[in-house]
Amino acid sequence: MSRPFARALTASLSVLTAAAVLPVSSAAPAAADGGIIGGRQVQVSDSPWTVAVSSRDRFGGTRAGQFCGGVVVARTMVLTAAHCMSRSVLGVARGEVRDLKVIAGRSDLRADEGAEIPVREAWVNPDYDGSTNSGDVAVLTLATPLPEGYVLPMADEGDPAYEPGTRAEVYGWGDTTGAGDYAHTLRAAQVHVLPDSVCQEAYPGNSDGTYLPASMLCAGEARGGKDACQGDSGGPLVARGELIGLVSWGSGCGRAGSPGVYTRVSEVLRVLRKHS
Ligand code: 4AZ
Repeated sequence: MSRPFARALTASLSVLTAAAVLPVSSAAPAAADGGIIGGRQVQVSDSPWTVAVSSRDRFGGTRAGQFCGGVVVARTMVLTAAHCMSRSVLGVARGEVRDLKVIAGRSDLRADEGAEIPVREAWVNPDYDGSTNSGDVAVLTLATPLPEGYVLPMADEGDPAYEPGTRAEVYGWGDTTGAGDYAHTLRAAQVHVLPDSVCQEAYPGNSDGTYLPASMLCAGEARGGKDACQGDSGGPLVARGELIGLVSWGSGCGRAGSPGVYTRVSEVLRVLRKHS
C-alpha cells in the first residue's frame, strides 16, 4: 500500500476519534414524491458529505459524468464502493480513467455550483469479493481538501446506530424507478436497519451475491418501495448522524422481500485499520 493512502487514513482515524457526532441537520421528511426509489429531492447543503463520483470520459457530460456515489469521511478521503472501480462498471481498467473526480456541494448535476476535485489516488479493498460482494469499499484520496464541515463520522462496531429498527437515510443520484431513469438532482429515502436474518433469508447465495452479516448491513422497508438503486452505489446510509453503510447491492430495487444490502462501515473501519 502506498504512503498517500496511509497518510489520509491516519488523518481520517484521528478525525474519527476526535469527532463528536456531527449534528446533521435532519431535514424533516417531506411528502414522498418519487425515488432514489421512494425518496424525495434534498439539498446537498444539508448532507455535504454526499458526493458524486464522476468521469465524463467514461459516462458522458449530461449528468457531469456521475456514475456512483461517495461519502466524505476525512477532508481528503472519500469512501465509495469497490465495485464502482471495477472494469465491469468503468468499461476499462481503473488506471486508464484519467478524469476520475469527486463532485462536492452540487445538488443538481446540470449546475456548476460546488467543486469538482480530481482523485489523486484510488485504493480498492484487496479483500473485495465480487462473487459474494463482501468488502465492497474503495478509498479515493482527493487532490485538494474539502472543508471540515463536509466530514461525516463513521459508526464503529457496537454503535446503537446499527440496531435493527433504527431509522436511516440513503442518498444518491441513481435510478429512481429501476428502469434506468437517472436523477439530475440529489435524492434521499428513509429506510430502516433490518435484522440480518431478513437479508440472510433473501440472499442465501445466488448470482447476485451472498449476504454475509459480518461485512454487510441489511436495510430497507419490509413492504419495499424505498431503496437505493443502480447509480447510488458507494453512497451513504446515515443513521443517528453517523455513516453506517455504503450502497452496495440487492436484487432489483425497492422490491418487497429484497432489501438493500450495504457495506457495513464498522467492517470498513476494521479493513482501514488493517491496511494503515
Ligand atoms: C446496483 O446495481 C444496485 N436495491 C445498487 C443497489 C441496489 C441494487 C442494485 C439495492 O448498483
